[in-house]
Amino acid sequence: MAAEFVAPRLWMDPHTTDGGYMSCRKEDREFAIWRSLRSIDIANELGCDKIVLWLAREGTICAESKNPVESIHYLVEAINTMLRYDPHIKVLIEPKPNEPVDRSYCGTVGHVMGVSAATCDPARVGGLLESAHAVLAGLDPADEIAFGLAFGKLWGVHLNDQNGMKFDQDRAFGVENLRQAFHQIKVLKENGYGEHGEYIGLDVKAMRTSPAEANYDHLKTSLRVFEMLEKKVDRFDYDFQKKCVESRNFEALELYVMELLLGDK
Ligand SMILES: [Mn+2]
Repeated sequence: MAAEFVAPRLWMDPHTTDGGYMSCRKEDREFAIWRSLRSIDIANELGCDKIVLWLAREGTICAESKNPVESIHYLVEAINTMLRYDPHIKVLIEPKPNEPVDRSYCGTVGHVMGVSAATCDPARVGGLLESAHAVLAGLDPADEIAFGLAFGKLWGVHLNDQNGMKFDQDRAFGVENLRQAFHQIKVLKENGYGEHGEYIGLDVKAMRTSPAEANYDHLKTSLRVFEMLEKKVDRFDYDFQKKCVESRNFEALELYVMELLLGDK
């Protein structure tokens, strides 16, 4: 057993009703920093070097309530304080475009890369992508994963699924969009994700209808879907893909992917 990361869980306290690092109140921003530094202490106790920031309320419900430029500067300064507090800690931002706030100020992996570059030690600031959050931003989770990987800054993945632009559903992995799930595993495997000890998390919730004794079945489903899709990725015919790309026959490539996923190849 090992702890992958520690998170300050800034949405759990009355101080952070209006956000943590970006709260309108100075005392609440200070509370958020205090809680973050305490999380770093806990991480050190547990022998892990990662802090994950899920910026749940860092944005607005009332757009005029915050200065968006100043708010981003607050976030960068908060991360700088964490980096200076501990010379070994890595800070991972898990972006999400909305919910519980209406507008998040750091909603995608692209935003995370921008914030990372603005900190005092960009090499220690990266991202964690959750599939459902990418779907909520109208993006393909695999491309968000790829964007982080392209900069060597994808340090965590939370696989799950999401049926369209609703609340953050945390459905079992692959149950809503099988091809999108296949694509995520393909991009992760092609780029050697996990070869340096990176984790894959299954950030999934039990269905409301599940009785207590079936409370973990959504995890079993996610893992089983992952394993089945991983076999499909391993069987992917890169020679055929290459031929299709050379002749620009994307219809043939698309049909091949469908046949592979549906068990006819
Ligand atoms: Mn979620």
